[in-house]
Amino acid sequence: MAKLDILEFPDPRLRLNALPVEAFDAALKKLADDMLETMYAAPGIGLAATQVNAPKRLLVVDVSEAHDAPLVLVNPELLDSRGSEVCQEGCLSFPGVFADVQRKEWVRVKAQDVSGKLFELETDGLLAVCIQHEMDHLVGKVFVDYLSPLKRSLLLRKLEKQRRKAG
Ligand code: GNR
Ligand code: NI
Repeated sequence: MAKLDILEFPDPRLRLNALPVEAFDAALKKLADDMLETMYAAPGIGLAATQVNAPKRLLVVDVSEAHDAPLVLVNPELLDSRGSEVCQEGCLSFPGVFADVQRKEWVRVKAQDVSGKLFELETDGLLAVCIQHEMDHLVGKVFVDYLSPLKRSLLLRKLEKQRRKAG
């Protein structure tokens, strides 16, 4: 396994629309494994392939404390969603800054696993929020896109400040 570099805002590659995965081969399995390693090391609870400069419809998530519930979603599609909730979100492409975002409270998603097998997932809470955040990355959308211009500019200034601090 290998740790991958995570693209950071405002890298234009974060705006790409990811292409569907067609080859369920060893390279895809390796990419998914490397993304999980990169996510756990960050540490984060989700990672989209777009963030590691691989614009394919692939994401990984694990919201467990023990890091023992990895999920890999290939070619995910939102089938249904209900309700709404506000959650404080962060993003590995915006290190050190957080903002409240309104999401659907419950989602039903269809996806394939790394071997191409189709499955459906119904979930709520943090996992539902995280899956929506990652699916946004696959269409070039990031959480700050939901903020008002004022909140966005305050957050981006804070991001710059964090970066100076991090050296
Ligand atoms: O690690 C992450 N935490 C998080 C917290 C609340 C809502 C969404 C997330 S996803 C984020 C990792 C990331 O940037 N995934 O794209
Ligand atoms: Ni993110």
